Amino acid sequence: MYVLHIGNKNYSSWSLRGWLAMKLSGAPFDEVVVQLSGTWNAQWRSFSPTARVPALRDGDIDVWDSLAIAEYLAERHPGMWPADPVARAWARCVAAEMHSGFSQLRNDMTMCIRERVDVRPWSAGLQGDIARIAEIWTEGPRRFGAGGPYLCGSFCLADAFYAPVAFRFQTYGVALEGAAGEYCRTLLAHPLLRQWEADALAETAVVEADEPRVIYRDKLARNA
Ligand SMILES: N[C@@H](CCC(=O)N[C@@H](CS)C(=O)NCC(=O)O)C(=O)O
Repeated sequence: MYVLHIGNKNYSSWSLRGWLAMKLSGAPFDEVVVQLSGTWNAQWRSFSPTARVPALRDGDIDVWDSLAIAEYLAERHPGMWPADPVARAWARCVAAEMHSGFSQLRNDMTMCIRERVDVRPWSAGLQGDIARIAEIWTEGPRRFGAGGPYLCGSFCLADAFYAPVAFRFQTYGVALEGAAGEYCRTLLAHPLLRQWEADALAETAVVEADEPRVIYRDKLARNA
């Protein structure tokens, strides 16, 4: 049986990707939720050499890092990437782009599912990241969306990688127009995102380092 270690569902965007990949595989797994604290936790080295989540254990094989987990599972379980090679190449590119890029978005819009805040004005870098995401969320459904409402038709790993962005946009009130906005709403309504969100809302732990109302205390006070 696979074992997946993940962090608090309210905050852990990387964990959400790993968890969605696990769910998408259709394989049964044990889910172990560990509490983020905002500081490096050496004890987590018992399940991941980086002491970070998500981390997958498959027998005596450890797979850490959400993209590696996605690829490991996709090698073993069919249908996690699009079947069409052109769509698959595109899906892999946008998942990789999410994995290695969008640092401004990651930094300025921490995932905190339970929160709703308006922290405008957004920096030029953040606006650039949002514009690129709108472009991806428009291009995918237009080029590959004939078979369904997701980036490449059916829900696949590329959607899993953008799921935390949809939660971030919900928290920070980023309302995209047109097809990108429609995709964002569709993603948030997916049963797996709804399940994750319900679990996140049931959590009570607070990690100040990831709390928008702590990070943006001064700005929110000025905007009030
Ligand atoms: N690139 C890694 C990033 C993992 C990561 O940074 N996870 C965060 C939680 S969302 C973490 O474990 N933080 C704990 C820490 O920084 O000590 C992945 O894709 O899995």
